[in-house]
Amino acid sequence: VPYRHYFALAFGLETWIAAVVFVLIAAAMVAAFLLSRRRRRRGRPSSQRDKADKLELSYLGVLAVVAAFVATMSLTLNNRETADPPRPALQVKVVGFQWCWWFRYLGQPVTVTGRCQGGTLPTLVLPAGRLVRVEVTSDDVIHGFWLPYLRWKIYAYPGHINSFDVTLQHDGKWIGRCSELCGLYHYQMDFYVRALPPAQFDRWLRAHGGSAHAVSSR
Ligand SMILES: [Cu+2]
Repeated sequence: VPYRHYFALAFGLETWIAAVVFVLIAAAMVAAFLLSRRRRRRGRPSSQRDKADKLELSYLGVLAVVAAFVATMSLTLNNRETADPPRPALQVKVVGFQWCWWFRYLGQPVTVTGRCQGGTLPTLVLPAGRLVRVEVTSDDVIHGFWLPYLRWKIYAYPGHINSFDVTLQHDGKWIGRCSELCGLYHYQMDFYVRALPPAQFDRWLRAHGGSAHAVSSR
């Protein structure tokens, strides 16, 4: 699975919890409606009770337990996902600008960019199976570095670096987008992320002026 495991786990569990809560509440509403209709049909007035202390308190209790569980799970998984990672094999700086991206390979004289408009999308090439640190920032306004199919999304702020560590488990190519409305051509700020086997990545790096064995020897 190329996407974030812990994120997917938390998102999946929370979706299930939300689905169960939705079904319970919808069922309670339908039951209340049917009960009151039956009462009226039998000539009795609707219930005049405005309180059900025991029921309300137990509902509050259940709600508190669910909320505590969701909060604990989110924090634990987030902590696990961002726990002291080993040294990355490669560091890449990703910079958003109006209206495209450039990618610089740290310690290498290699920078990739494009115009984004007119179908010239830049591609962030990465070695598969290696830990990569991606440092995201912006040259002008706030952008959003978003890999929808890999479930990564992180703000690109001017004057600030947001980073994440990622190991793309196998080779492939995924579309990336800008997730923050940033001006006229925001919608054209697409790019690609491409993961190559390490040896092939080295060849790509060399072909672009980088040095040999930047990654595969580590
Ligand atoms: Cu943007």
